[in-house]
Amino acid sequence: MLIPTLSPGASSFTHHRATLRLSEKFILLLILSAFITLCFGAFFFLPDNSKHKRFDLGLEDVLIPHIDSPKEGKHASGQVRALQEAKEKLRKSREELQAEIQTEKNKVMEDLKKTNAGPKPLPPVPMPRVVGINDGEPPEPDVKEKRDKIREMMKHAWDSYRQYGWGYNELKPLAKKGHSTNIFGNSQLGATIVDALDTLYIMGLHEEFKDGQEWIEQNLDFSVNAEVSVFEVNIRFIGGLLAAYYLSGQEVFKLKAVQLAEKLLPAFNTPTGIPWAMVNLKSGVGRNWGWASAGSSILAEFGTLHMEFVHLTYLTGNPAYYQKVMHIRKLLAKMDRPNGLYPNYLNPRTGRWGQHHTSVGGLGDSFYEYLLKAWLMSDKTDTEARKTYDDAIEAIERHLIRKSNGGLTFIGEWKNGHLERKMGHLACFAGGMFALGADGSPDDKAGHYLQLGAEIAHTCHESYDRTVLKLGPEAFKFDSGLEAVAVRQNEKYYILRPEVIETYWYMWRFTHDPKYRQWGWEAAQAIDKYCRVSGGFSGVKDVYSSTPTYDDVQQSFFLAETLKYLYLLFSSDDLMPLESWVFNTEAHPLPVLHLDSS
Ligand code: DMJ
Repeated sequence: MLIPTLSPGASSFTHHRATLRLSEKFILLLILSAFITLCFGAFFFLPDNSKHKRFDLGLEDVLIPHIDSPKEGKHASGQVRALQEAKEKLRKSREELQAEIQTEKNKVMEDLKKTNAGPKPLPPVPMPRVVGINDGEPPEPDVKEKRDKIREMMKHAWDSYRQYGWGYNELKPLAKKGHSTNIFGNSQLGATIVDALDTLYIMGLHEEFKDGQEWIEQNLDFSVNAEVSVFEVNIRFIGGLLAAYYLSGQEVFKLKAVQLAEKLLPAFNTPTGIPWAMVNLKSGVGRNWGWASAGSSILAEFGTLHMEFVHLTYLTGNPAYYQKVMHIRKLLAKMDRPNGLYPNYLNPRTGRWGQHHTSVGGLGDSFYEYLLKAWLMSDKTDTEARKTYDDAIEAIERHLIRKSNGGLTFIGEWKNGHLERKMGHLACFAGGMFALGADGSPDDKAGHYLQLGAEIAHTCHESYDRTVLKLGPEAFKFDSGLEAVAVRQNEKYYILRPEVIETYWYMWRFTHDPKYRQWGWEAAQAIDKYCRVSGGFSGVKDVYSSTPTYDDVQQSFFLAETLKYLYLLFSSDDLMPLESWVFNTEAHPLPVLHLDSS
C-alpha cells in the first residue's frame, strides 16, 4: 500500500496521466455547457432588488416611469416588456420622444406642486373649550372711555405699521420704514402682524385681523435662509399663530404654526438635547449667542418652550414636541443646583452650568413663569411642574428677594455667591406671576404670595413714578441711598415693555384694588404723551429727561403685550377668564387643556 508522505518537496501522490480519455472529455464538455447556461439564466432570471433599474439601456430613467411591482415573480416578463418598450421607443421619431419627455416632465411638475401645496391636513382633535373671547365691555363709563383710548392706541400702532412697515418684522416710526433685529435673522417675516393678531381679535378690530390673516396666507413663508432665535420665534410666532387659531378657528394659523415648529426641531440636535439659541430655518444648523457664558444656552430661552410645544403635540398628534420639552425638564431635574438656584447658563454640549448667575429678570425670567403655567395649562394635573416651580421660588425668596431701607421689596441678581441689589424692568413681571401662583401654593401660603405680588407691583410702580416721564427705566438700583432709580445712562431707556402693566393686570384680576387701574392709566397716558409720534410709537432713551429722544423702534411686543394687558385691565373679568386661558410669555392666550391622564 502506497502511503503518502508529508515531507515537503516530495510529491505525496502518484503521477497523473498526461492525456484524458474520450469519455472524460465528454463529461467535462457537459459540465462546461451546463455552467454557461446557468450564467445566461442568471442574467435574465435572478430577482432585481434595485430601486433604479439602470442596467439595461440606460434610457429607462428618462423614458420609463418606474413603478414598483408588488409581485416580483412577474419580474422576468416585466423585464422583457421593458426591453420591448425601450426598443419601440428607440424606433420612435425624435419629435415623438421629445413629446413623451415633455409629458413626463409635466407629470413630475404636477406631483411636485401637489407636495408643495402645503402640509397634509392635520388629524382632527377636539377643540378645547374656548370661552370669553369677545366683548368684556366694562359697566363704568369712565373705564369704558379708557378702554376705547387703548383701542385707539392699538389702531394707531397697527395702521402706522400697515402703512410704513407692512411685511417687515417691526416698524421704525420716525424714519417711517420697516425694521428688523438679529433675533429674526435677515428675514421679513411680518413679526408685528403675527404678534398683534390676537390683540386685534380681542379688541374687536376684525377688519385689521382679516388683513393680517390675508398677509399670512399669501406671504408667510418659513423656507428662508435666516438664522433666528428659537425662543423669540417660539413665543412670538408659534405662540401668536396658535392663539390666533384658537380665537378665530382659522386652520391656516395652525398649519403655519406647525410648519414653523418643524423648522425649529433641528435646534434640538445637540449632545444633550438642550437646544441651541439660534437655528437657520433653511439649513437647520444651530449655534449659540457669542456673548453667552462658555458657549451656553440660556435658561429663559430653552426653558420657555413648554406651553407652545405641548399645544403642538395636542394639535398634531406628533409626540416629538412634547418629548423635547419633557427631556429638558428631566435633564434639569437631575442637575445640582447651587443653593437650590438655577444658573442662567447651561452648555448644550457638556450639560454643565456656565457662570453661576441667577436672575428673575432677563436670562432667567420666563423659565419660572412656564413652570407655573405648565401646571395651570394642564388643568393643574402637571404636579411635577408645580413642585419644580415651588422649589425654585422658595430658593429665589431666600437668596434674591430683599427689602430696601426705604421698605421697597425688590428681586436682586445672584452672581457667584453675591447679591447685586439691582432689579430689571423685565423682573417686574414676577409680581403677576406670584399672584397667579398664590392659589395652589404649598403650606397654604396663598396670602403670602399675593402680598409678595402686591409688593413687587408697588416697587415697580415706584420705578415709574420716580422718573420725569413716568415711564420705568430698564434697570434700577437699591443701594447708596438710591432706590428704584437707574444709575447708569445705558439703563435709563424705556422700550415700550409690558412687564409692569402685566403685573398691574394680574393684581387687578386677583384683588380688584382700584389702584392698579389707576397705575395702568398713568402708564398709558405717559406712553401716549412721550412715545407717540405721527408714524407710530417709539421707545425713549432717557426716562429722566424732559426732552425725550427716541430709539425709533416700535417693538412687536408693544402690540402683543403692552396694549393687550392695558385693554384687559380696563375690561370686565369675563374677557379672557384666567380659569380657561393661560397667557404665554408674549401674552398670547392658550386654552387650558382638560386632558385625561392618558
Ligand atoms: C417679551 O418678548 C416677552 O415678554 C419676553 O418674555 C421677555 N420680554 C419681552 C418684552 O419685554
